[in-house]
Amino acid sequence: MESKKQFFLECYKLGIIKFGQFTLKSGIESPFYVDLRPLASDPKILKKLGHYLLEMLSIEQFDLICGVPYAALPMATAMSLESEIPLIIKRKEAKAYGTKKLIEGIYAKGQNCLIVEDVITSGTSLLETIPEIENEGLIATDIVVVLDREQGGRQLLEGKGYRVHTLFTISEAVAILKEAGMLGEVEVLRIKDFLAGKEVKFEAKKRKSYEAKLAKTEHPSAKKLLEAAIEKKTNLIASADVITTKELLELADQVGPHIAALKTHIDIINDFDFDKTILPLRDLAGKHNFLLMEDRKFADIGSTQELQYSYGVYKISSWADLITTQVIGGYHSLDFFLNSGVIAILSMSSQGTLTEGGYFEEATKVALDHPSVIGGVSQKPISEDLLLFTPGVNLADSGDGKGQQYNTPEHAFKNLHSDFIIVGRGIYKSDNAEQAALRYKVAGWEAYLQSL
Ligand code: 5BU
Repeated sequence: MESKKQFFLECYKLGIIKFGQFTLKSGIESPFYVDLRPLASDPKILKKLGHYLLEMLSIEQFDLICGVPYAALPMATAMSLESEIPLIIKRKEAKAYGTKKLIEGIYAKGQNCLIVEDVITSGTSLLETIPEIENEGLIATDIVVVLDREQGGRQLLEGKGYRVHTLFTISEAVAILKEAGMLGEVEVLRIKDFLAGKEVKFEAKKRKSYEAKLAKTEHPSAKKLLEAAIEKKTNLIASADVITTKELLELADQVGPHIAALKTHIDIINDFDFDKTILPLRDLAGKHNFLLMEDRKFADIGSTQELQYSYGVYKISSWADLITTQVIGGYHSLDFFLNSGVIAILSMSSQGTLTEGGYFEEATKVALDHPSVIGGVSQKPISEDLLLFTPGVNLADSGDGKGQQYNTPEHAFKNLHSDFIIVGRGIYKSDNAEQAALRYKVAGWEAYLQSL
């Protein structure tokens, strides 16, 4: 058989490691990205991989093989076929019906089960999986891993008494690629620094222009918003957090020429009356070419949100071009906002917000998968497939003493690659709202151009 080095180069050609700048689930910027799933699409390589994995240990000591879902399942299958050691399958979630089993296949308590994992990073996902296998009465002593990203996972598991057998480490992979002339000096150094826990510097990432985003979007509300932004040279959304219809309409007329959208909290208008509040507001939106964004922040089950969106006194679906919603109710809770572009709240600007931790990542997945979601509200950079809306912008203050935390337009565009800034009190509390809106419009547009 060929050398392990040759085998790695064959695998590499399938695109399993990419070099560049990648944002990991944890938000950390990594100089490389690993995805071993393509290996399963080449039967010859998968077969060889099974062989190499088996070679790393004396296989007779195991009664069962179990792959961690999903990427390692074909690898474990290949190992099972070659060694004739039976395979069991661990589900990601227990079935909701029938047996509710977490492990499928034939096994008995006390059997020794070899665990197969594609990539090990911090080791935490293995530390969640292994106890689930052990809880079935199986014994797990050894783990085979195709690629070790060398970010502490191996030490963590060995510290808990498991033996970890890795076929390749990222350092080995980088050395092989460097020797083969496929990776430059700068890239190699950056990866070394990253693995040593040092801060790595990337060339500033280019952001997408409004024109590029417009060309890619299908959603009518997103198109309308981007067209208004380009035409009026503004990325400003004024938040009209005022409490009477008179103030709302006056503000809309004053700031109208300078904004891409007017954001409302329609439920704080004391004298709300559909005909006297919404109809003239719609006229002003037409007159000045801006969109209406109702910052409703829905946070219920789909069925209730459907009612809240279309009924009651506000009848939001009949006038809001854009609406905001929490993602807390899950994917289907967002299915019913059919007339508006949906903006998902991915993280919040307030102190101590609970959107930190895993919430942001999970909410982002839902937002990216959902066809009606055109963007997200966030204080962090988000996928460039979504429009990024950033509230908490103020040129004069750093906070409001009630938990709000402010940043500048420059921060929003340069560091977050934001698409739209949302400004409330910076405009409607100022002595001259029209002038203030113009100031934010110019600052936002300048910052956007700088970030291109
Ligand atoms: P301010 O006056 O500029 O602080 O108003 C900000 C507006 O944006 C206000 O209407 C909030 O409800 C809204 N907002 C926010 O400030 N931070 C967030 O994370 C989200 C919304 Br989501």
